[in-house]
Amino acid sequence: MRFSEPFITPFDLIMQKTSRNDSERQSLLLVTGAIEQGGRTLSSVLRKGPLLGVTGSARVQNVQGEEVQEMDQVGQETFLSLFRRSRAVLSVLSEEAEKPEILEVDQTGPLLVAMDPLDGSSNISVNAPVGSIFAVFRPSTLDQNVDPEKLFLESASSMILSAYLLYSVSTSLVLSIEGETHIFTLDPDSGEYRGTGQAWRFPENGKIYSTNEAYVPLWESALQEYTSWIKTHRKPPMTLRYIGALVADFHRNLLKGGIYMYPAETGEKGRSAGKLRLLYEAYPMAFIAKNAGGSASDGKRPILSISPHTIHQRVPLVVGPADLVSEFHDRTGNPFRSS
Ligand code: AHM
Ligand code: MG
Repeated sequence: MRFSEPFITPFDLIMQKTSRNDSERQSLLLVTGAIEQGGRTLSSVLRKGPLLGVTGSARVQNVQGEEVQEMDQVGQETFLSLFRRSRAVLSVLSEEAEKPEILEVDQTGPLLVAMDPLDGSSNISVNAPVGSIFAVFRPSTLDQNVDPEKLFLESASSMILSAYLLYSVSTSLVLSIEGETHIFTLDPDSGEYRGTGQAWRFPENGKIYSTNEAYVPLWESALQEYTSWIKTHRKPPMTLRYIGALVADFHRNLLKGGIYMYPAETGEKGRSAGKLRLLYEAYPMAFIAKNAGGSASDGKRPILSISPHTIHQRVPLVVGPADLVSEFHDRTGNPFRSS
């Protein structure tokens, strides 16, 4: 899109997709506004990177036992405080906090947000792309005394909006609502996120696959055979691209047509549940993919049919254009048609 062309903002999209009588409209506008503002803040901090001394590790561990980078904490604090100030978010679940907390709200239709505030953070120290991921749910109850953990588990089937920010050569905001996925680009001068107004669809005949091939020996034999087939016998053969940040890998595949895989691993040291988290990584990407003509599974079932048992639950993830995900399933012995 050229800057001179007519454009829409995320505000325009939410206004188009909701009605005046919609009790959640105001909350959706406030939540989207908070995501936009967080994206401006983080992209500006990330651009300065080493100049601000924010590439190092904070030398603490998050609830998953992983080392937290300073930027993970900046992301967590930035988005949490914006959602708190919006007074439209009843609770925030984050990769960076063990438990969600109930927040003060004054909107009639408050929402729940699950987020990975800084995805792929190990990329920061090498100046490679990172992102932020959000899933927005309609709460099953507005009772302020409810256990927030239970609230997220019970509301997981009511996702109404998903989004991610990609901090790269430019900053993209991909937003999915009401069956459509839209791509916006941040204009750093005006602070505006601009989109074409046209819903985005995965292109046809994609031939990219994105996975950490170092783990192939830990995969089930059917998956090993599939990865060998896509390189040798498939017509046309596929080509590998892997950045190591879900947002960046997914985004390239959304634009060019490609399948992302982080499967379950076997063996004593294997991650039997995969690596990625269901509520704030797999769910939002599955929603964005579905609304762009794609689908997502855990290798056996559609991601969006999985009911979480715990808020930080991990899940294997296969996501991309519907034809590539179906082909994956046909070749690995678990036929699957819809997301
Ligand atoms: P993070 O949320 O702690 O950054 O971890 C998730 C990241 C994904 O962005 C990425 O796709 C994956 O981990 C890469 O894992 P690996 O280094 O095992 O390939
Ligand atoms: Mg992540």
